[in-house]
Amino acid sequence: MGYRVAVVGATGNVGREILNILAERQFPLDELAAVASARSTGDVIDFGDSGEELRVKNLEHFDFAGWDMALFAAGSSVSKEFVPKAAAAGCTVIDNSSLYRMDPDVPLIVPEVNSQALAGYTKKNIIANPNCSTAQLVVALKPLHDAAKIKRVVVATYQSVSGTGKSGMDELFEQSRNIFVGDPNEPKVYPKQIAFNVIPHAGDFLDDGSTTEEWKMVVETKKILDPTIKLTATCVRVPVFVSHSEAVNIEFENEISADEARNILREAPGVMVVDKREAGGYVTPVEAVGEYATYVSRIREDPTVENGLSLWVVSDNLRKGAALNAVQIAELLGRKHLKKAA
Ligand code: 11C
Repeated sequence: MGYRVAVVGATGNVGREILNILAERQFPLDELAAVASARSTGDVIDFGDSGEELRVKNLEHFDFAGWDMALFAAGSSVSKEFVPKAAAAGCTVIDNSSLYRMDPDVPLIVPEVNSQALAGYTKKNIIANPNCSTAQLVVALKPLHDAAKIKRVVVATYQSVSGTGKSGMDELFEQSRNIFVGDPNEPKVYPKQIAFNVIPHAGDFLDDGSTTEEWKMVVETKKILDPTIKLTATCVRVPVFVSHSEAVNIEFENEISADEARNILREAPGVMVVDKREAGGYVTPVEAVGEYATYVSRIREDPTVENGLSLWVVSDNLRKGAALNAVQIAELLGRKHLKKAA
């Protein structure tokens, strides 16, 4: 016996990955609905590599009553209108948008880090999935925090264009091609050229000069891991299609060597250490595409502060940063709370 699961935003980058991962992990399903806007209604999409096809249903007319879980990956405006309706109909929502993340009555979950907080979902029948840059960061930070207590983190991100959605991927592809053929076009999705360039700007600007993407990393890390951790981020968009990378500098309360950190991370759930001190002995974004792991490389001591370490963290932003984390939450929800499956 399995669950009745709806995937909302099923035709988008993250929605398709959710379907792929539900199929890959053989999530116990009684019924699966691919739901999207009227524009995609009636389209036929693959249920991963399962060989099954799904006909897309119209969100406007979808009745969430009787469905166990809905995984929303359609953006904040869609979540604002439809998540409360689904939750009120008795369908537990796992929401990928930023809308509910900082709501004190909604748990913000990364299963490797704070699965104990999931129980709080009953207040609103909603669970929030974090921002992609935060998810991979906290997976790497958690075991180190447990070992030596983190005081402060300084992170610079190298974020792929798939974080913006299909439009970002199309812009990188078309700009690269057009520059090659000598016919560059004006940027549309990003404020400056993204092909062969880097842009120190993700999200929208805030009054203090930071961006929403940087703010999310600060507040979400506090909510998921520990409110006492100080964090400052610079989020940068780079001409990479999939996978976000992060250069992370950490200051700890207690002593921890690079060797100790490497051994701790090797045992940590969701983490894969690739750290040979030689050319190519580290993970780059292209190698993380399609993988589940959060890769940690370049682990080294930072002698400029007491108890400092630097790391390089890479993960597939559409997977651990979004779809995989959402499916892991669904698995946890099933195991701990909506026990149905055999
Ligand atoms: C990006 N991290 O790379 C963003 C995408 O709050 O879920 C996801 C935004 C979010 O642009």
